[in-house]
Amino acid sequence: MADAENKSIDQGTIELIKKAASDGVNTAFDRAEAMKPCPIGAVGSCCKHCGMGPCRVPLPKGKEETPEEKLNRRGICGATAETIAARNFIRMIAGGAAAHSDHGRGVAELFIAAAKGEAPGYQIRDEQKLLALALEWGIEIGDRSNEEIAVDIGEKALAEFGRQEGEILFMRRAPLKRQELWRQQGVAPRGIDREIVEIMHRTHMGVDQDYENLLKQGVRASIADGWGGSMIATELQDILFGTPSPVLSQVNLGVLKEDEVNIIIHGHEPLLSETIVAAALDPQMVELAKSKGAKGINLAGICCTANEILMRHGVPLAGNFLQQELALVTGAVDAMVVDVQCIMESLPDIAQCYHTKIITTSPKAKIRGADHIEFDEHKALEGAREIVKVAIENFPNRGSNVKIPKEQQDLIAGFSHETINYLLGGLFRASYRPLNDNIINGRIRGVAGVVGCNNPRVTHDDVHVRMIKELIKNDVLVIQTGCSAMAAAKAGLMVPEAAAKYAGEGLAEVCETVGIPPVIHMGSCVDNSRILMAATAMVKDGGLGDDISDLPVAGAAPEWMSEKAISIGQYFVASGVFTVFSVTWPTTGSKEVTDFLFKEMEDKYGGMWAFEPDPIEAAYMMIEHIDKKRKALGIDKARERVLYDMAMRRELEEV
Ligand code: BF8
Ligand code: SF4
Repeated sequence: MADAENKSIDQGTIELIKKAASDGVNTAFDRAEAMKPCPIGAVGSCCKHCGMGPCRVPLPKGKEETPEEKLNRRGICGATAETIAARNFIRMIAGGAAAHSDHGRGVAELFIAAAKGEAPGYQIRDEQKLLALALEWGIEIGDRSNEEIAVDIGEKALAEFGRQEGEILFMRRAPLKRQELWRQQGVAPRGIDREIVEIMHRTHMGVDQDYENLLKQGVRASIADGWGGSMIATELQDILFGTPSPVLSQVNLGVLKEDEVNIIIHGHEPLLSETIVAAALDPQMVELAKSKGAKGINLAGICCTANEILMRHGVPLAGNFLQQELALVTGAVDAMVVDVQCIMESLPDIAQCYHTKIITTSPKAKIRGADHIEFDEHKALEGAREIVKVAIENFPNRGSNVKIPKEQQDLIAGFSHETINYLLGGLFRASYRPLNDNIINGRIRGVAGVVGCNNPRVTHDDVHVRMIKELIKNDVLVIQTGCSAMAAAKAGLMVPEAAAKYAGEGLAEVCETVGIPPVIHMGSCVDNSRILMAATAMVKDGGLGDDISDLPVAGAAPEWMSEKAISIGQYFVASGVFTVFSVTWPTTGSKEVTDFLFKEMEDKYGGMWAFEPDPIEAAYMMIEHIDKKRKALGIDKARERVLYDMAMRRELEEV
């Protein structure tokens, strides 16, 4: 069994790791212990792109390599370690960008169906955002109905995926200087699908064999993700389901209820889960639940579907990525409904040890051993009711082996980019000006986007929480998405009281004045596009330079594991942000490729990658970068206030 105490910083998680062991259930924590990473694959030096391989290219033996020695270190096709590492890296970007973007495509399709009245149960919830987007995209408003306008918007969004020429539309949202830079570097994305397909083409055996050129295409596809597919997902979801505004909720496995039907929604697309929220509130369903002996129906989420329905409905979060198996181990989950991404294939097997029904819903993501109830947008509510019914009917099958950890914590979520604007500036002068002013006067040192996954190769949630605490202690405002946001929420960092408890004096003062926590939840992983918009708004409000790369900001994914995280990191870097990853770095098999990502990218894009497994060190790398940018902006003096300690104060009093 995994040594439970070291596996997580969350007591409820530790408790359930122990319960899993005594129930004879294997989880990712045990599997990570039993299977060490392949040392050649881990550094990006293994290629299996053709049937002549797989080829493993070792690191050079000495510092100076003769041409003959270099010739020996190649794949059968002649590919070098550089080419192999770069190919592997950008295939990760392709995987991540594809996942986000296919999600965005799904939203666009539902959006059109809803606008045409072909998807009952869905309607336009944010008219203001719909009209703003119509203006932005040059779509006629006149006296047309919202639905007519929405059809045009949906079709224009859908066309972004298959666009063959020109530039993706949302690229124009970036600061002008950034757009120019992308054009100059030749990385302005054409269509979203096109850039991803081109990665697959170029990384086929014997095509692009210049690591710099390969990485350039990686950059282009990542921009197509962040400023394309992901942004389309966020924007259209907001119009359809409502733009989030601050909402109080709870997080951690303690949100499961012993006496209610527990349904967990897990995955990434809020399309179906939005209707499950409605179905669970249906009085008929609640009655049915009561007839089975339950007090009610309790919905909770895992992974980014959770973040989506938290942001818009305040549905509690059961936990992040590494808690999905443990949720089943509680024995109290009557159904777990999954859609796409980050879903462990072990779920149906674990469910068999308890009574949980695992229900897959996407034709793109079936799991052997799970029940499949396919999501059909034309009759979404019916499907949602069917799922809720399965859960209710399964409630009486709950055994006695039930243990719900008591851990749960309040959090405030729902900070869209628009809400931050409003909170800071007020309704009539909504702007990022107060944020910029507080950065300029030094109360806030800078802003850090801390995002990404869990990874069982490190202590669950520990790397996130230590890094974030260090950042806020040093007056860095932290904005978050994904599983990282949940880690911080569980640690109590997403309540306004956290400011006085954990933040530096300056940051705490601003948080208390505005009434916000020092760590801000901005949503799911596609909502990293909200972070791009927030950064752009900071540039546009003035006083902090004229590009994202001038801002005192940094990014991090402390416990990353997903290809999506690599794509996100790359579009942060391409947008001008210094971005540090922990756990492991996938290109260390080639010094040239790693140096290029860590150093030369800064010359090209003003942002660069870094790798640092220690969360405190990584936090200081970010702070140093923020200070470097403050200095370049000439606002470093503002922070050179002397902070008197007790001894100094006493001395002053004695004078
Ligand atoms: O898209 S943070 S583990 S759940 S990949 Fe997955 Fe990573 Fe969590 Fe959300 Ni993002
Ligand atoms: Fe080996 Fe080249 Fe085939 Fe890759 S593409 S498996 S390096 S022969």
